[in-house]
Amino acid sequence: MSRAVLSLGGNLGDRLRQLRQAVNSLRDVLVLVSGVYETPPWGDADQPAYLNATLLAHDPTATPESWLDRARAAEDAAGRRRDPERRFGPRTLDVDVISVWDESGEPVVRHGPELVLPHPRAHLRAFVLRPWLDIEPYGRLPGHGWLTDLLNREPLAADARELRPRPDMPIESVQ
Ligand code: PH2
Ligand code: MG
Ligand code: MG
Repeated sequence: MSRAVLSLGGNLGDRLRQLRQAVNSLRDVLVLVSGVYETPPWGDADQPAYLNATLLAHDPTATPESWLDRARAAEDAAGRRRDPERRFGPRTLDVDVISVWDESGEPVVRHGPELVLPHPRAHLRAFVLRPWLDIEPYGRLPGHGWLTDLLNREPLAADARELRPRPDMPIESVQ
């Protein structure tokens, strides 16, 4: 297996460059990448605005754990430092595995110490769901339903209105 939706974000350093490098590191499995959105910080207000994007990837040989390994490798390449005191604090690059599907299209469920799938907070995050909608208009978050329904319901709808599309910041073609 599998297909995966990954969320990219960062609010320290050269945010766009870090997103581009992350996408580039996944170019062998990349299906589509969303536009870039500038987003108010979620979960910990005292930090700069983020750039966020979401991508679809497909690799028949990948496992949920190998997606996590690739996400962490991209974060490490961006010089990510982890601050155990600030779970939702600022970062150069965050790559989260949002959901994984096996080759028959069934969502994968994990409850491990390292990996929980689908991502336990994705349904609360307009900065994940709105870019995802760009690349999958009929997308569904397993366990929560249609992206369009989630984004149309408050309080997420209000959060979605705060996201600023940045068409001036394309993630370039990576072939
Ligand atoms: N990531 C966080 C915490 N807060 N806020 C925004 N806007 N975008 C993020 O990617 C983000 C966040 C930790 O995962
Ligand atoms: Mg995150
Ligand atoms: Mg993360």
